[in-house]
Amino acid sequence: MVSAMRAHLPGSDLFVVHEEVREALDAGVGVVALESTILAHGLPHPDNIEIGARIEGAVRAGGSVPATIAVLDGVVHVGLGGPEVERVCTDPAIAKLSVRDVGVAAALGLSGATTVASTSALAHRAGIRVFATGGLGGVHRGASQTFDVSADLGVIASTPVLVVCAGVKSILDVAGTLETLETLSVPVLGYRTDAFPGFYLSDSGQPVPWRVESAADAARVVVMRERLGTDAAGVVLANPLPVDRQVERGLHDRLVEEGLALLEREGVHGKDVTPRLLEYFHDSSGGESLRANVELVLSNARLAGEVAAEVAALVS
Ligand code: PSU
Ligand code: MN
Repeated sequence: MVSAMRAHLPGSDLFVVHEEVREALDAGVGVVALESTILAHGLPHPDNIEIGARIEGAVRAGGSVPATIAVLDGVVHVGLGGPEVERVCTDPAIAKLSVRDVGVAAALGLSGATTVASTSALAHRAGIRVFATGGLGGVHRGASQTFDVSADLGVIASTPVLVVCAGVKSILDVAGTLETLETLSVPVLGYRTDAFPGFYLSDSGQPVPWRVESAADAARVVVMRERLGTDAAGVVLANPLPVDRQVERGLHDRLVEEGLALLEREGVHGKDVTPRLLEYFHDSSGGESLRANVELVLSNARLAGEVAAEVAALVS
């Protein structure tokens, strides 16, 4: 039985905030937004259902309440019940919705999973300050030709939400992504690291501009930016896999090379690029890419739970 109530938001009939999430926000308890695209389009079925539950459990272990976001039959849901998570994980008609797509889905009564961009935007509308995901979208290799730059970057630049991620995949132009985040005035914090993580790899080879040692430090950054009024943009908190849990370098390099060649061969473009690559990695790494992906998402959810709890304590 899904328990939900209407949120007190503009356009509230379009926005359902799950009761537990609403109560947590009202009571000053930490809340962490979670995206649904990793469930619907980033992780294989049927493992995605159980993984979704474990991600929510990790947020709770960190001391906060999870709010997985999706659009179901044209209604934005902030916080999903078990049957709703299962639907997102199972229904092949679930679209991938970036911010530009959310209003279209709502108008047409459609259902879809939200990306980093749309999850951040909707989380902010609901009053949530912290968000956990696996990897950020970024600048694709060859973007100077294809113009393929994820909407994630532009939305983070205009949405005051802290995003905990394991950096970006090395299928992207990692240096170009970091340059773009600098241009867009998005601070990037390394969690106990000086190196920007490369998703499957603990170190992408690029440095991070700032380092924090604790969830409390990251929370203080969020609150200080609000107090200073320099919080038009979000914050990226980059949390690497431990070195002994990363994907072995040889396997990683082979996957990236083959994955990029496959995109070329199949002529994959636009929003299909990331899901197709993830599918390829999961199918051809003997379970290693999935193992690492799950571990890093769980670690990010746990850390986000801790940061959100610290933020809640500071602002209440
Ligand atoms: N990176 C990952 N796994 C993912 C995604 C990114 O390692 O599942 C998803 C996220 O939802 C992200 C989206 O917001 O892909 C970016 O898609 P695009 O590159 O099409 O903007
Ligand atoms: Mn793209």
